[in-house]
Parts: sequence; structure tokens; C-alpha cells
Amino acid sequence: MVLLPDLSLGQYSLVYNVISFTIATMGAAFLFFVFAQNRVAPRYRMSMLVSALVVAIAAYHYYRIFQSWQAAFMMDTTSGMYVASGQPFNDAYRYVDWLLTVPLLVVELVLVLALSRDLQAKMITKLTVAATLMIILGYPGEVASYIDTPTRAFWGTLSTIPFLYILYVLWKELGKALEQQPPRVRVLIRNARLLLLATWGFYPIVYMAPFFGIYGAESQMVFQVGYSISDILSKAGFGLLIYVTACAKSEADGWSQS
Ligand SMILES: *C/C=C(C)/C=C/C=C(C)/C=C/C1=C(C)CCCC1(C)C
Repeated sequence: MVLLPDLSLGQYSLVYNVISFTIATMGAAFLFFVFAQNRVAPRYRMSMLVSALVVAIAAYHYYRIFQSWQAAFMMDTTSGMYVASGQPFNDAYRYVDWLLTVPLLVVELVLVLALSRDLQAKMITKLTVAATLMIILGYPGEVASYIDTPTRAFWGTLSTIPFLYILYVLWKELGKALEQQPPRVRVLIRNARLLLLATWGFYPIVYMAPFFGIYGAESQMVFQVGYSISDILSKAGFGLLIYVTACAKSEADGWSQS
């Protein structure tokens, strides 16, 4: 179990507010993706539904993380610091969330392309298996104490292998499929892919905080705030780009809402 460091009022509140903000963002994104569905052609609605699922799952887990954060600390009036209450802070919610949402995010991206059934099934299988492996392999390193950098490095390296494979599939194989898409859609998908690279690439950097000499209260800040911001961009932000892509594809198909 990871020992919780003492936090100043500012540190405790920063994480508290960022998690609270994340719940609100995910909830709002859920409503948006549900209600915006009829603005795209029926064949792209499944992709929007998956976007909605992703942010709904995240909103739930952030709510649980929020509760766990509140329970894990208490104000020590003599020192004026937030100290461990004795109840553990459950970091597993985050990884359970990723285990569900990361495969769904790649499904979202592949679905909006409306590829041939065969190609679609192949891409989804490869990407979801790799995404699942990436998260499972990262977990033992995440829950290792931040002092135990060799364990973190070992699992982090293993987890990076499927991560690189995902990038390979998205650039190499999806790149080929992109050539058959209308020009505007090609640009949008390239942007979605870049957003995916930028936001997903941020997770391993946050994970490595202890390697940059960030320990204790600071590492707790970096993990919680860093992962929350990444989650907002990679789930709600990415879903928004998928929505814009679905609109462009609907238009290219000659579909109009009415
Ligand atoms: C909504 C949540 C998302 C998109 C989470 C993505 C997470 C990753 C891309 C995590 C990757 C990791 C590595 C590549 C190595 C170190 C361990 C991880 C799990 C942080």
C-alpha cells in the first residue's frame, strides 16, 4: 500500500477541485454526446454512443475517486495539514476506469471511419487487445511505492511495448485506410490521431514523475492533477473531435438532418 504524504491545505484543495471539475466536465460531455447524436447520420451514431459511454464511465469513477480522496485525509488542527486518516486512497478506480475506457476510445475512432466490416473488425481486435495489455502491465508499477523506482521502471517499460504497437497500427494501418476518406475527413482524423498521441503520451510522463525526483506530496499532486487533465482531453476532447468528424462524414455522404 502506498503511504499517503501530509498535504498542505492548498495541495489538498487543488486535487479536490480538479477532481470535482473533472466530474462536471465528464457529466456535461455525456449529455452533449447523447443529445448531439441525431445531428449525425445513423451509421455514425454508434461512435457517438461509445463516446457517451466513455465519459459516463469516467464520471462514475471520478465520483468514487472524489469520495475516496475525502475519506483518505483529515485535517490535523495542530499542524494545519491534511494527514492520512487511516483509510486507504483507492487508486485502483483510475486503472479500472482505463481498462474499460481505453479500448472503447480506440473503438470510437475506428467506428467513425465506417471502414469495411472486415478491416474494422481486424483493427478493433488489434487495438483493444493492445490497449488492455498496456493498462494491465502499467498497474503493478503504479501501485508500487514511489521510492521503489525499479519496479515502476520495469512495469512501465513493459506497458510501453503495447503502447508503441498501438501507435504503429494507427499510423501505419489506419494511414492506409485514410486515403479512401474525403479530404476534410482525412484532416479531421489526422487531428484526432494527433490529439490521441499528445494526450496518451502524457500518461507515461506523469507516471515517471518519481524519476524526475518528484516524491511525496508533490508526486501525489502530479499524478492526480496530471491524469485528470489528460482524461478530460483524451475522453471529452477526443469525443468532441469524433463528433465533428461524424458531422463531416455525414455531410460528405449527402445526409442532412430534418
Ligand atoms: C481515458 C484514459 C486514457 C486514454 C488512458 C491512457 C493511458 C495510457 C496511454 C497509459 C500508458 C502507460 C504507459 C505507456 C507506460 C506507463 C504506464 C501507463 C499505464 C501510464
